[in-house]
Amino acid sequence: MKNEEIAKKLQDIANLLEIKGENPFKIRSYANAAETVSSLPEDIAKIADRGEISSLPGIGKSIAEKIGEFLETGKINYLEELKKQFPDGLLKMLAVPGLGPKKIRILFEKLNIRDIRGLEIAVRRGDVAKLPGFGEKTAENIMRGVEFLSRSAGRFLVVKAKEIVDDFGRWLTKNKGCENWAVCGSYRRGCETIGDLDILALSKNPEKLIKEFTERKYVAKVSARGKTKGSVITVDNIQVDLRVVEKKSWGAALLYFTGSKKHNIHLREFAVKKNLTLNEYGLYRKTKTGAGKFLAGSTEKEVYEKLGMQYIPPELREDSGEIALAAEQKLPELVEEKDIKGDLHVHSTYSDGAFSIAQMAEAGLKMGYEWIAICDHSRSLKIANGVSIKDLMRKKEEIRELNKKSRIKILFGAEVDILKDGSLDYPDEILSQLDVCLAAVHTGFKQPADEMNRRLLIAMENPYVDIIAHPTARLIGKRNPIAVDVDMLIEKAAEKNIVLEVNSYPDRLDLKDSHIREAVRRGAKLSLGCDAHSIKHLNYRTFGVKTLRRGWAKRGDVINTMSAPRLLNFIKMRREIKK
Ligand code: DGT
Ligand code: CA
Ligand code: CA
Repeated sequence: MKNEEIAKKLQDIANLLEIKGENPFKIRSYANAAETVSSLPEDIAKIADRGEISSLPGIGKSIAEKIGEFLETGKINYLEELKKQFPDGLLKMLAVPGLGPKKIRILFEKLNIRDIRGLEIAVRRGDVAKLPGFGEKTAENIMRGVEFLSRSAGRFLVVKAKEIVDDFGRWLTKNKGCENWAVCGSYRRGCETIGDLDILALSKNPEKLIKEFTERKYVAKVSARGKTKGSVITVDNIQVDLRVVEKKSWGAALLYFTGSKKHNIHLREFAVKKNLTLNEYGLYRKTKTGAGKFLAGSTEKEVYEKLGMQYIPPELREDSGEIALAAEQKLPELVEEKDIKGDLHVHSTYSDGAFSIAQMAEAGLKMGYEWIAICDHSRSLKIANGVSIKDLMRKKEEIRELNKKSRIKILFGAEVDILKDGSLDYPDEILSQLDVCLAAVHTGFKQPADEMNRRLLIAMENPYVDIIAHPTARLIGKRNPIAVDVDMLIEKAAEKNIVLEVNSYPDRLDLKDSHIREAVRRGAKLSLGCDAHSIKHLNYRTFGVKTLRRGWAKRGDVINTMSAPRLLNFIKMRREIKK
């Protein structure tokens, strides 16, 4: 489907027009068209075939023609002409958080800044702060944005990685020359962002499989092609490595290419101490002749076993204590996807969700859930269509009616704004009626640490706050976490029996792995919520569970493993103790 690609081109046009200082209506029309195209439920090529593009909302004749041109030629001439008027680096500067087209235009016109590198130099020299309308604070913000970008450069979100894995996976599963395949690397370890994808395959004819791999449709560039390994860059600029191994080495190779590198190194040292050698082909006992006797290699489990340790789940392989514990047979039993009995963060059409409560509940049932918590935004969050008290009461009634015939228990919830002073966006008499109350920061992200800490502590004094949703409010690669002291938050949560959410939306993953581990260590309870605004978001559970496992969370640490009556009782008890 070309929808996303076209939406991106239309947005590029809008941005370039804005950098150019064009008429705002014209800019808006391209931005709106980009929005429309990106949210189309259908392949735009099909709509074009029916001749219906110009009847889409917000798409007039001129933009429709440009879309048609792209579908035919793969290019939009108008965009190419616009691009010629500016240096290439300008559009890339838009990725810097806090920098929009208007500022970029001024930077270009007044200081001749042409790319991010030039921007960095000018900020350091103090030139940017001196520009009219900029000032020290803006310059500092830009610098933070630049640093932020360089930290996340070249890495992409797990949800994007999953798309590519699924695509290559379908191809490998269908391919008769491939007997088995698995993804390794950071993806298998469940990391929050991925540098590149590492795929392992089993085949009797490696060379043929590698050749076919490098000749796949979405491959833009082949960076390496050998007898047993190939490396490609896909059209979305993501590197995928494929290695083909023999059956007897499958487990050892899986272990090696899953990493992490630090885990591998530590494991090899561990082997050496036992007079063994471990590499990607297998585990060997050292012999006088030097070749070594093959001990294990076909499965990972066997390799760990022969090393005298428990199987270590990929999410734990970061060399942070897991090897010593596995050798003592003392690894924790991590929470699994099948333990999750419901989702604790689901939106509906009451606020900014795309589906009704009944539809989300039905989808939850299909996921095998026992219950689902519908938590819409609260009244003051206007951009997300926050729910008024009147509508909230209507929602309560609707849920009560649905529950009479529903095979999945629907919990009456809300995601209530924590206002800037720490007060909550509904009065207590309303909060007390909720089955479950999530509280979250959605505004004033830039408050300094002391204010932010106070804001959260005040909110946590409210007995009806059951869960703090996305506690640090970060957006991976887009927005820094708020200045809250996470250790303090965890301590308070443990003390007051307030649950900390592990928001499983792939841009958030918040709390993140290291925070989860600290929460588990201090006995704070955790919840999983997909922040689902549509049915398909319920599948983000997989990212949440992996993140929980990376934080060493066990079943008992996660309240989603409770049945509905137990969960409701847990919430009732925690509110009573606090009052
Ligand atoms: P990424 O791609 O940056 O998200 O992270 P990884 O962990 O996927 O790293 P990658 O793709 O460079 O390598 C995949 C795995 O291969 C890595 O987790 C462990 C293994 N590996 C790579 N280089 C080395 C190395 O120099 N020594 C050892 N022991 N293992 C390595
Ligand atoms: Ca990798
Ligand atoms: Ca790699």
